[in-house]
Amino acid sequence: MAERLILHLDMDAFFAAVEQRDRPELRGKPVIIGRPGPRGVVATCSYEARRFGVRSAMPSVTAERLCPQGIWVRGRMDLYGEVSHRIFRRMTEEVPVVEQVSVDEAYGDLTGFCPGFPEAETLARRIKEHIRSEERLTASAGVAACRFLAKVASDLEKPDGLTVIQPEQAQRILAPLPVRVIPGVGPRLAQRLAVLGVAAIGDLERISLARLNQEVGPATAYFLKQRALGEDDTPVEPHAGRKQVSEERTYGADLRGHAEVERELFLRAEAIAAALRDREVLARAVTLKIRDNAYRTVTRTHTLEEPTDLAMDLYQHALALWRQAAEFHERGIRLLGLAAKELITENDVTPSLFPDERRARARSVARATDALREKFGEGSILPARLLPKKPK
Ligand code: TTP
Ligand code: MG
Repeated sequence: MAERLILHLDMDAFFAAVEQRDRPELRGKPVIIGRPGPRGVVATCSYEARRFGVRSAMPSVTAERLCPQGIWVRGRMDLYGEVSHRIFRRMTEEVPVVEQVSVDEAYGDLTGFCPGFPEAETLARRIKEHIRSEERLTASAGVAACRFLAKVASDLEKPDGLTVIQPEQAQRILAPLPVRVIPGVGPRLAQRLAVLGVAAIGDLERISLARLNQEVGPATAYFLKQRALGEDDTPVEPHAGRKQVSEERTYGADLRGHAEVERELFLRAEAIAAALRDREVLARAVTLKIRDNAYRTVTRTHTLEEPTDLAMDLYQHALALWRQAAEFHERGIRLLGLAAKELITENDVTPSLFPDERRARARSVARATDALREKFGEGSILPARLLPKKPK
């Protein structure tokens, strides 16, 4: 395979960093995101708390013991989702192929876009600068010839790091790292490797393939040997990591009544449908999330008969889901989220036996509208229902 150029970007202490940004009194302090007490776990924590040994996924009681002065914050998931959405949408303006793999992490494929490592490094620096100036947050980036090495690279100089691993440096850098840094090596596989005396990636490289085969089977053995050499031919696929396109809004003033809710759902459906068309994918399911002002939340999903990228389809299903949630109709609504899920590409769609004229027309109108909006701005075309009401 021709040499590739892959970028990995990972936000630093993501949830905790957002809290420290928005609440200056938390800066420089050991902030722990999660719920304290016997049933809680740590989602993440600031770098100040990490000095005490606090880590993600640790039981809260352990974290409380290690860091009694820790400041516990419940976390605002909706907000982190919104920040994440902005960051990675911005990244797609800079990088042609982006695959977001978690709330704070994405890969970019720069092959054929950047001529070489130096240009890729410059681009990574620019993306980090955007995140700093637009979101006042730091990210760490790695650049290498494959996904695995790019991820290792972004981890090497956290926080606020930027690391390039050239192919000839790979094995030397990998050798001392624990096998657990290989994505796909969980605690159980690590345990079996430990039995063979394999703890670091360097050990993996040295052990014979035959011995490895015996213990973990040929497929895993081959995979591990590849990684030990710093090889990973997994492609960066824009839609692979994106299992859904969603829009969520928290309202400062509660929404009340069908009309207000329906208007919001329509706006969300429009935005999601445009994003689906932009990415050339179709949704096979629609999920509606509703939260009232007492924080009671419900999430409901409809599966569609025909996959769609049309606002009217998404809206109709959202509306049906809202109608079903009768217990919320009299309440003040604090949050609405709409998601298009089970995304597929158009190639995956079996063509209907009888092409539906009405839908075909609606899609060509939608595409024309997308083009006009791109040219003249978001507000240039509004559906009639969203125009200000004229006095009669
Ligand atoms: P990570 O990128 O693993 O962690 P991080 O961004 O907080 O810290 P780092 O600087 O080491 O990258 O995860 C991203 C977010 O996902 C994190 O801020 C909180 C959340 N998360 C959990 O809620 N539970 C978990 O077990 C982990 C690992 C992360
Ligand atoms: Mg992170």
